[in-house]
Parts: sequence; C-alpha cells; structure tokens
Amino acid sequence: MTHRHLLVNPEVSEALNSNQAVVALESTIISHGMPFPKNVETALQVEQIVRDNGAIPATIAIIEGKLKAGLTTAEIELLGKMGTKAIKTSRRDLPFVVAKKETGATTVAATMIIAAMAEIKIFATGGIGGVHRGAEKSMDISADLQELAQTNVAVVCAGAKSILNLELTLEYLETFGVPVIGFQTNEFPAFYSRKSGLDLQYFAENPLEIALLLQSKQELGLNGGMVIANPIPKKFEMEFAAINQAISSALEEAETEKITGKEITPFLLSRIEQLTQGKSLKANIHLVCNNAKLAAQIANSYVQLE
Ligand code: PSU
Ligand code: MN
Repeated sequence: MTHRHLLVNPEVSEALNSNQAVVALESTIISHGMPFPKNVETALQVEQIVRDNGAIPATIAIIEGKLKAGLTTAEIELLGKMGTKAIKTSRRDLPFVVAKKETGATTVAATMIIAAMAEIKIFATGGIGGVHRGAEKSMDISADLQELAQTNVAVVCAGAKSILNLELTLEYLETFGVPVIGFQTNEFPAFYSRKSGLDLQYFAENPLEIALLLQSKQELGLNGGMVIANPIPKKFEMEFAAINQAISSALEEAETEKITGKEITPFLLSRIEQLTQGKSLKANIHLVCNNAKLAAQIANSYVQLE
C-alpha cells in the first residue's frame, strides 16, 4: 500500500511484494525501554535474529515526520542516542509527530498502526502495555490494548510485566475479542518470569499452528490483533521474589513522585533495572531475542500458507 506519510524501506517492500516473511519491531523499547548503548546493540541483534530465522526485519519509528517501516542502522543509532528525547509515540501522538516533523519512537500501538499500513502482519516486542495496577482509580489503561482490539497485526511478546494488573489486562483483552495464545504454555507469562498463575484458554505447540490461527481469523473477517505469549526461556528467568520486590519498590516510588501518564512505564522500567543491578535488563534482552525468533518462524509459516 502507498501512503503519503509512509516510507517502506526498499528491502522490506521487496520482501512484501515477493511474499517473503517480514517481522515488524517497535522502537519505544529502544529509546525508552533500555539504556544506551545496550538499546542499540539489542535492536541490531534482534534484527539479525529475524534474518537468521529467514525473515526480513522492519524496525518501525517516525523520523522527521515520516512513518518508517524498516530503519537503517544509523536511524536505530539515532533513536538509541536520543533516548527519552525521542517522542514516545502512541496512537494519540501520531498526528502531532507527523505534522511537526518530529522524531518519534513507536509504542506497540503505533507500531501496529504503521505495520498495518505497510501490510506487515507479524510483530515482535518484549512486553505489551496493559491495565495498570490501580486503574480502577487512575483509569490508566495502555492504548496498546485498544489497538489490539482493532488493528490486524499479531504481536509476539513475553506477556506483560507485573507492573500491570495482569488479571485485568486479560479480562480487557477478552472483552475486546483479542485472542491470547500461549506458545507451548497454558499460563500467561509475566515477562521476567514464566508464570503468573493466570490460565490461558488457548495454546499452540508450534509456529505453524499460530499461522493457521491467524489465517482463520483473517478468513473470518475478524478485525483486530492477536497476542502470542511466549515465555522467557527458563535459563534466563528471574527469581520471582526478587523481581516482585523491585517492582513493588518502583511502584511505590512512582506514587510518591506522582509520576503518571506516558511517563510511568519508562520510569518503572528504568527503576526496576537499577533496583535489580541490571539483571532485569539482561532478562529483557534475552526475552526480546526469543520473541524475534518465534515471530520470524510464524511469519515464515504464514507466507507458506498464502
Ligand atoms: N512494556 C515493557 N517494555 C516496554 C514497553 C512496555 O515491558 O518497552 C513499552 C512498549 O513500547 C509499550 C509501551 O507499547 O511501553 C506502553 O506504554 P503505555 O503503558 O504508556 O501505553
Ligand atoms: Mn498509560
């Protein structure tokens, strides 16, 4: 599809035109989710993993007002160095970033929007946003969930962090008709750990099963995304008590410092990293790599069905 504001990288566009597997990747994780230079190293490593698994990576961001599907190494470095100076761009921020020709890093929601414009169907990230703890008062629910309700892109993630209320996040997704598929698990993973205590109704044993689910959903004309919940590999999992201690402290600090709105997720991520002496960052990198691999495999199975 052509679109006035969209620039699809030539390699990505060629891959899409020849029915090759493509995997979208987000960029808020680069600018706001990890510190420099680990963020740049990880983003490049994740792209390489997608390639090693037979798909073309398309990291998505907005560079000087242009929606880009597929960044150059220089653009990834730019976002990594800008860090939180890049505008964290979700659905509501997109018109502003485009009109002002700003540079924005895209959240899961905005990445899905741009991936859908470019006709990319599979997207890998670390964790999705969700219903925040205390949302019954703050009404803080990530726009990622509404995007999953309406935009046709499947998101491979390691579940969601327990900075969120995972139970309400799953309820919200159910209400809006978003399938959540456990990859080789029937429990919703909690990002740093494989377990949350929350059951999933559906699980898939292999990438082909997921591709078939996506195909059925498309054939039924059901709009909206899908969450593929891929637990962090066992050897990289964090100890439940340690990570939850860090999460609780970070949440208390956010409350004391009255951090709200779009600032809260990046604040919590960086505090948790400090409180765990970087252990959470290591786990985060491993799980993103693991998700990129699965997404590439799903994308390959999917194009073979077409
Ligand atoms: N969760 C993570 N790491 C992240 C994010 C969420 O474990 O980097 C980022 C993603 O870009 C996600 C965004 O889309 O935060 C959600 O932010 P908010 O809660 O403000 O919608
Ligand atoms: Mn929010």
